Amino acid sequence: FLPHLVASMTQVETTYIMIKPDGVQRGLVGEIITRFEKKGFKLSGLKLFQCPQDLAEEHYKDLKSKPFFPKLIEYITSGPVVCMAWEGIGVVASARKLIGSTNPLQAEPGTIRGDLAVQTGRNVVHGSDSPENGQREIALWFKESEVCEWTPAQAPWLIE
Ligand code: IDP
Ligand code: MG
Repeated sequence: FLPHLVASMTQVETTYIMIKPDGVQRGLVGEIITRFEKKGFKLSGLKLFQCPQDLAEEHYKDLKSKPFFPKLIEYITSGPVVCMAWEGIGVVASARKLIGSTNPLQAEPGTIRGDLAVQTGRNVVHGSDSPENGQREIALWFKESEVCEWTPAQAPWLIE
């Protein structure tokens, strides 16, 4: 059964991508999901979610000492976010490239932040920065039952 896909499974990673409240409020949900879909990654988790304060603080715990931390927590909890798990070979680094630099004014045109945002404090989307953090963040934002295992019909046309 699709042995070539099984062989490449060892390189498969999962990343946590989140459309932040500004992305939802600005009607960019479809646009952002489309970029990951078109690239060829596999969606394995998806929900609209009002993030509570404690979860936001846990997600961004490495930034706790930063002066912008309180405003960051306020931002992330200011409205619903779209939580996503995306799978694929090299998806963690690739998603960071698709997203672009943290400061949208420095993000390249063609990236999500480069095309759709102007300020670091309103940069519309989050992406995990390592495979380990991808695992950690998916476990943090999703219940096990909310992540689906499935094989996209297009898989043999994406992976040789
Ligand atoms: P990243 O989202 O590109 O990985 P991080 O440095 O991990 O960037 O910061 C997490 C988030 O914190 C950013 O996406 C942004 O929303 C916010 N942030 C980072 N630096 C600043 C800042 O200097 N001012 C305001 N918000 C910031
Ligand atoms: Mg980060």
